[in-house]
Amino acid sequence: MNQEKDNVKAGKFSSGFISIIGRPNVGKSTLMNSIIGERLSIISDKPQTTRNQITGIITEPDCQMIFLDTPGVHEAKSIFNKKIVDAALKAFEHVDMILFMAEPRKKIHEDDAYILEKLNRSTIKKLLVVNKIDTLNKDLLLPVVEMYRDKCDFEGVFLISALKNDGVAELTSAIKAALPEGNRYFDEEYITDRPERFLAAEIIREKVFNLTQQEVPYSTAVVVETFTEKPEKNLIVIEASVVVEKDSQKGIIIGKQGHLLKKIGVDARKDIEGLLHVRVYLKLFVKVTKNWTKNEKLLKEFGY
Ligand SMILES: Nc1nc2c(ncn2[C@@H]2O[C@H](COP(=O)(O)OP(=O)(O)O)[C@@H](O)[C@H]2O)c(=O)[nH]1
Ligand SMILES: [Mg+2]
Repeated sequence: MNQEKDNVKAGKFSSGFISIIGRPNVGKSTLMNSIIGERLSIISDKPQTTRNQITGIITEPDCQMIFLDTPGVHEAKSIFNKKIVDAALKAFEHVDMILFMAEPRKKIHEDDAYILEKLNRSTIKKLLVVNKIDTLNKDLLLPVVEMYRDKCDFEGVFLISALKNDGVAELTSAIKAALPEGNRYFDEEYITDRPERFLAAEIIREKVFNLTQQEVPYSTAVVVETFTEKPEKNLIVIEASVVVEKDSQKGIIIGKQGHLLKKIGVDARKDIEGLLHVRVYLKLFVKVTKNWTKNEKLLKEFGY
């Protein structure tokens, strides 16, 4: 703390916001969690897992980095998807640095071309981050890097595996070195600006994403109805609704003799306990709200 004050006095404290941008499924949330060292942002092998902008904060004696994990940018058809893409594009504004994240591919995906064109017009510092290098022979990476650099002027290029934590420390130091001088935006104990009840809802949603298929994960929202802290027992009691769009989806979520809902509950409880460092009592309900993904008012109510 004192060292921090001295650094600030000497004008040595740097801080800033860093947006992580890229197509669905390139590994943005995995990278943010790897940098923060906590499972803040939920991850699945399905595209469009992340729906809101999630903040991950690191505070060091001489610096504070605030990462913004964003929903993937992709062509938007429904109003629900449009909202998600708008949220991603908002992340372009008011940040100090952008990490453009891509996978090693032979050709530029048209959604990437769309993002790169927007990025190239922006004056914000940007780094190219090619992820998932564990899946590919390193010799094949040079043409991939050239392909992206051809479309946009990057200040630096990083080849990483967010999953294997390879190259992530080098990337973080480069970000730190490039941030402007500034104050601390958040108290040092914060790792996110999202409330605990939001994180709990997201963890439950992650389990639904991982345990269901087809349209079910995309028809699911999670609403935490009550969140009661009992500090004398080191316990939090959470009641949450898993909201789906159809009766048939409710049946899928509940599963045979309630097995799937039970598994969702057990997996979610363990992860919430791990993140919040308290015991959790979790009670889940399943609710059908017809067509909530197409209803502006309900989208708002569910936090989108
Ligand atoms: N092989 C490999 N898989 C990765 C890596 N990073 C992320 N993934 C996987 O890619 C999928 C999408 O990751 P996620 O972080 O949710 O992507 P996002 O949609 O961009 O946030 C998940 O199955 C991750 O486990 C990586 O470095 N290597
Ligand atoms: Mg994500």
